[in-house]
Amino acid sequence: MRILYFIAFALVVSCSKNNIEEHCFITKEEKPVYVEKKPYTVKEILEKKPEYLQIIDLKEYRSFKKDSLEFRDGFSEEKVKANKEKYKLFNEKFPDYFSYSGYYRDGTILYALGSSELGFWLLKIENDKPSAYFLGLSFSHYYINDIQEKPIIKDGYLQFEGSLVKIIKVPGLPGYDDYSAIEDGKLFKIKLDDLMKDSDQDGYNDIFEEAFALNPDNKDTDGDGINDFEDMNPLFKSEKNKFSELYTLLLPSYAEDIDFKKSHYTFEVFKSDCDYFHQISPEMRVLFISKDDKKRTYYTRITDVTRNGVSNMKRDPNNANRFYISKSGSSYQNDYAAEYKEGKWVLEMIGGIVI
Ligand SMILES: [Ca+2]
Ligand SMILES: [Ca+2]
Ligand SMILES: [Ca+2]
Repeated sequence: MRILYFIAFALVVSCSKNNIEEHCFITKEEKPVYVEKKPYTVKEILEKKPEYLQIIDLKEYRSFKKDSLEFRDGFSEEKVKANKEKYKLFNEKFPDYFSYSGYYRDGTILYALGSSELGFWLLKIENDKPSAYFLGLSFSHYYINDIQEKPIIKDGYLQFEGSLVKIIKVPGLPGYDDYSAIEDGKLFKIKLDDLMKDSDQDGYNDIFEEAFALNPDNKDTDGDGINDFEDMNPLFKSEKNKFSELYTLLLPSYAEDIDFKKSHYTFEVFKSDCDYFHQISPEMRVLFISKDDKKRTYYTRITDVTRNGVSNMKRDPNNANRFYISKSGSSYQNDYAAEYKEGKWVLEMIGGIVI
């Protein structure tokens, strides 16, 4: 029996070591396999819809086609100007990247619908204080009309019109996704109490925390002493080591005039299971999702929220201090040789592709 325990212990130890090796380093050449995901049917979307969401069929409505065509064609200079004026206060109060629709004023409280690369939000400005509440509705399944003809806040509910949609991705051709409606004429309703619920009072609503695997019952998910709302890397403890520094070096660069500390709702999402990558100290807010579908939340399984990536590392067989690593965005990939010399990384670009 004692021997068995010992073997089990040895297995656990070697397993965690292998995990870093397997999750951070490329051991064998692998060609990326593209698996086409079948879009959900209306029935499947309705079966999997969040409990807090009510969907009502409308008799009269703006179709997806009408709404998206009018919106795209409607970019006249006056319209852009009028829109800018309408959402001026939102632009001032939210330093984040949102596009706005559905403006509504309730006394002194201002509301708007916001959409970002993460998904849809309800934005509120009350007593000059901005708050954003994540709706948890994937743009892979839901389309919100850009023109909302009725007030978006009514009787304690957020309500908006739109369609159920599907996205068909064209591999290797970013921006060529086929986005179309599968059922028009929906009124979506969410009780404001459900939407605004923030159990741990850290500033992020429960729906957001659940969608991105943060802890909705703990202000400090990774236990590093910094609350989720202030933490630039809220899912994992940052740690300074050789490889976390390499990953930090390879992060995307952003315009310097943006104050990311104040942009609480703007995140870069990376797909990686590598501990060293998780330990970065980024300037921009980051979230991580697993490469393994099964380890992701429902929201991040069905919603493509990653824009940029940094690959695993490949060891140089002849030089223990030299590694190969690449970074990629929606339209490029840069390949680097990274050499660790006298406590510093020296990066050399050795190739890449532009799409
Ligand atoms: Ca919270
Ligand atoms: Ca939390
Ligand atoms: Ca934290």
